[in-house]
Amino acid sequence: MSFENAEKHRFAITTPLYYVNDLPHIGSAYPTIAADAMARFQRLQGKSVLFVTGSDEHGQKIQRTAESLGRSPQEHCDLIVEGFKSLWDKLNIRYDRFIRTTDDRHAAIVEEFFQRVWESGDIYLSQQQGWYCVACEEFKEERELLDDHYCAIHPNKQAEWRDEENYFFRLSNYQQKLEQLYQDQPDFILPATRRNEVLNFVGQGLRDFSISRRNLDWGFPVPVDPKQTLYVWFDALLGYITALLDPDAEPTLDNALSKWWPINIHLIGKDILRFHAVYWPAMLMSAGLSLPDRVFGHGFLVRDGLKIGKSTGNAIDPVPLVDRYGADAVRYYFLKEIEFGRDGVFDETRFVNILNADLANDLGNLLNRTLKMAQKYCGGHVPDISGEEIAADNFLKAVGSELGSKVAQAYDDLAFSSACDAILTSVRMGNKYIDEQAPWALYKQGKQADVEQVLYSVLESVRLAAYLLSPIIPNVSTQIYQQLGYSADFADTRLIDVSTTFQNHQTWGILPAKQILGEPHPVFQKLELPEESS
Ligand code: ME8
Repeated sequence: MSFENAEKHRFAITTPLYYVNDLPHIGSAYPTIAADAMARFQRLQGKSVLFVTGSDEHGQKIQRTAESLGRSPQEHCDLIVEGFKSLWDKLNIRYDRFIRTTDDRHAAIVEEFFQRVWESGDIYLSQQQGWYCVACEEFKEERELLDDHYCAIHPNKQAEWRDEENYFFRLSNYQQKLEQLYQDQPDFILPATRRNEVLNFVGQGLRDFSISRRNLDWGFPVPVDPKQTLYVWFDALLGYITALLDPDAEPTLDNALSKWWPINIHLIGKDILRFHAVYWPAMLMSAGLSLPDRVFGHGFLVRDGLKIGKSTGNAIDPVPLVDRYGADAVRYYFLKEIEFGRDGVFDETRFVNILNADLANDLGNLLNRTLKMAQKYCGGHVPDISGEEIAADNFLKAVGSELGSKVAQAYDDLAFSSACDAILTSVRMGNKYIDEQAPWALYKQGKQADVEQVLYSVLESVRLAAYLLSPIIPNVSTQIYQQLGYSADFADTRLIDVSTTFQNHQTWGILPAKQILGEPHPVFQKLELPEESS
């Protein structure tokens, strides 16, 4: 494979590296679910994928939380990281790398990177005065704060006045280069609303920002002045690079960048857009490195108008949600219900209704009733007909032939909700088609060939829907595939090379004639609200 083809064949995606001040909440699960769906989709496309997630462990927020709990910061992080990893397992998140910013190898990468930026003359010592929100780990302009200097993102937290000598990064040097970047690569920041926010911010003029702190122990020492500690964000962003190192590779920038750089997509929330779309590319330019392809800033899950969060104190615990309803249900709700990029709410009644309507009724019932008919009318195997033999004007064939590419485009655009809508529309058409064609009546009339055409078309449409939904609901898709007679496990993408096993499965019409079908049983049990909320 040529270098260029190898590049095209690879796909690297990151979630934010989560602060481990507290256990993950539903807002931490949200981008991770989205990144996992995207990674799974790219694997289905035959790409070699690196899916990076991890934890951001330094800084004042974590140091203070650990102190308040009587733990050392490292003990605290070790404990909380386990909570993240176990949630990712529960949610069927198949990440390839979990980077912790307290890893020794990360220290080496940060030091080398700092050195490059230092040598390019972009770091200097100066006085930092301003309001600092520890929950955001960010200096705020007065106009960004609420009354009495409370943070707009964490209205229960007051920003603190700081006046100290710090090292600064010369962001102002990169004003023009960044503006050029946004112009040359309009897709660098997505969606368009986020791009506009960044253009406005940069258009107001960029100011240098401090990249070190005094009076903070929990972090890496500044290589040129160990009395100062590196600002948590300077170290955290570099976690994306450290994560690319092969497990036994020497921790050098060259090694880290050799295979997976540049990263294709950084998936982040809109609160950390500036760091990723402004500071990060400027830091990379300063170090003489190429830039990631895209930064996608999604919206917030909100409750009572506020971002759900650990620091805000309005978190929803995803663990009982997954325990009660299952991983697929949680994954499906957030990706289907909320247009990726916009804010959304979690509403448990709506959650139950959507899941029951889409997965239990429309998709599950369609498979179940069709399989039962195939048992009765076709001896328990796929009708003896090929997709090619089905007439081109067959309603489901016409819809199915367009579906794969339409949904692939939606995934590529991270438009998960459009992908689900298109797939579920095709499923509803399947239900309508079978009602109209009434194969039970055709059977009574002795029209066996017609019965077989109808059942084949429906089974094949359900298969295609299951395949295209597999990045989102891998367990349900696996069950559907198994009942259609395949040996498949979409949930465990590490064990099988899905794209090779399922070559051409994005196309309508590939279900093999006479394949032995499995026993019909419901692929998605109807959900019920807990007693107290129904
Ligand atoms: O910002 N709705 O970590 P973090 C949607 N360590 N997404 C939400 C959310 C909500 N209510 N709450 C959190 C940090 N998130 C840094 C990142 S990256 C090098 C360093 C998501 O744990 C959102 O994507 O506070 C947010 O950006 C991310 O969690 C990480 O939040």
